[in-house]
Amino acid sequence: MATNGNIVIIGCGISGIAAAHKLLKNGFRNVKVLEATARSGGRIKTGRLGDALVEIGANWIHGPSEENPVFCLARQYELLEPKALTPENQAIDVGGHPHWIPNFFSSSGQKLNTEDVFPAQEVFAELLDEISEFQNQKGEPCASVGEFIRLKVKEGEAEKWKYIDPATRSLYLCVISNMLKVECCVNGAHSLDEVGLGAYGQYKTLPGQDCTFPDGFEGLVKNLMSELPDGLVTYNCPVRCVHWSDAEKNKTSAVVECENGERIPADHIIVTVPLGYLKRHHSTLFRPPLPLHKLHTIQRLGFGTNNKIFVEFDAPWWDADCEVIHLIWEDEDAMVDQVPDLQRSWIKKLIGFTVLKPTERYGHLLCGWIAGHESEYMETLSELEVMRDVTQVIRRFTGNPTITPQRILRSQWFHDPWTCGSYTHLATGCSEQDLENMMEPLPSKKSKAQPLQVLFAGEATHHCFFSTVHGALLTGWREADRLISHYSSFNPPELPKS
Ligand code: 6YU
Repeated sequence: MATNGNIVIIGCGISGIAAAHKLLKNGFRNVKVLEATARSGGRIKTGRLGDALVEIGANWIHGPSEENPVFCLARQYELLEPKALTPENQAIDVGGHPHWIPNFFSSSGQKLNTEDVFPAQEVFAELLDEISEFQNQKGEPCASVGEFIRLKVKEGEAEKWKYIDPATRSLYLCVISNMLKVECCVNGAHSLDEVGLGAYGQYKTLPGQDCTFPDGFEGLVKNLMSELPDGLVTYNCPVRCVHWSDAEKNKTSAVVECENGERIPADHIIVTVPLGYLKRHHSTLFRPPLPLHKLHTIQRLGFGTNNKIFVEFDAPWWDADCEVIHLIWEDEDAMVDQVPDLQRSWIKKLIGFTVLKPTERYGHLLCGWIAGHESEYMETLSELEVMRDVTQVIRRFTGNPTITPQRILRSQWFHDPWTCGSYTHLATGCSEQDLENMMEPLPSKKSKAQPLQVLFAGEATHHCFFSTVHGALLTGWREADRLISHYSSFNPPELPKS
């Protein structure tokens, strides 16, 4: 009887952990995880600013409800607050865009009335709903989400906003610019001009009002890791090359070559490295190189940067009930989501801040959000320079020249050599087929070579939950299941004795 083969998993993020978990639970013994860094969790990373725990990477459980495996695990490990567990919270369905209580500040130092900007927000939300309905129907009016929004707003502007005064219309368009930048953060894209219109509806949301982990997202990783055997993961062990074979009936197994020169033979290798890493290193990471369709998919898919800037104050300058602060630049009525000069005006891409709640836990702590090349540029500045620019903007927008942050901490996902950005989006020209290509094992089904030598997991390989933790987790389970069913055809379950 055939025994289960030996399996190497590359990467100890949530998808690698999920794959290892499922394989071990199903009786696989020869499983190894190789992780480039000194820690598990990858893009799930909880840090500290003073006494407060802050999420450097993944922030929320998107759609915490029964269908979300991250929610179910977090509930099982008792990591959530009572509110997140209520049926009411699980039933709230906002289509991925939580209704937070906003404060709006403008570049001329005014706090704007929410009602005064509401018409622009409403138009924007309606357009996003409309776009979500597109499902590669072909014949979309333009290639990108950015172009579509601009086109529709201009048409709508002619209609709905015909009789309003020029100053109000200009303000609405500046608010649209802010909303475009917010969507750049949500999508992890430099500009919405790079996000495909046709495939936008491919991403699916789950019901449930997004919730956080009061003791940090990494608690989920720690709980899962505590159920895995000691020594399963080799840390500080970057993989240099995956050697596989497309030759017919090649019986020799694939080999994982590590940076330290070690060569590990494996029947199956599950690759979970981020798409950003694949984009940069695919040519050296695979021998022979990846088949062309897979390579083109890696090049076509989008993987941009979304970073956070945590800023702590000794007193709030926002309303007590405020959950999100928007910064509206009054010179941006051209509906822009990119800045012309990175060095001088990168900070204009900062959309504003979410407010960390409750105050008793976080004090007066804000999380700034910034996407795109401006975000990548921000990473090259010193913490002091970032603090200076953020302080200047806050003083300008509040009209209060004395506001001074106490502390600051920012993420640097683009310069993280093992991630090279934040998460995946479907760029223009992408379709569902690209996600299928991403998850396809090597060699392809048509080949007569040893099957399932290289398998692919990670958020970029989920057909509708890409860019999320639950998506990544499900792909780890999916690839484990692929191997489980492969071996169950060799090792049929014992028949019960009659
Ligand atoms: C979520 C959220 N969230 C914010 C920010 C980021 C992400 N996500 P990993 O990278 O974890 O693991 C790979 C490992 O491989 C890693 O440990 C490497 O060190 C290792 N490795 C690499 N190269 C190697 C080598 N050569 N050898 C060995 N090892 C190697 N997700 O659910 N809620 O709030 C956010 C957010 C700033 C950066 C997020 C969020 C994304 C998740 O963090 C991410 O998907 C998973 O953790 C990835 O796990 P993994 O195992 O695949 O890789 C319409 C439309 C809209 C589309 N988007 C809407 C949804 C919005 C997404 N939300 C994001 C928002 C935030 C704020």
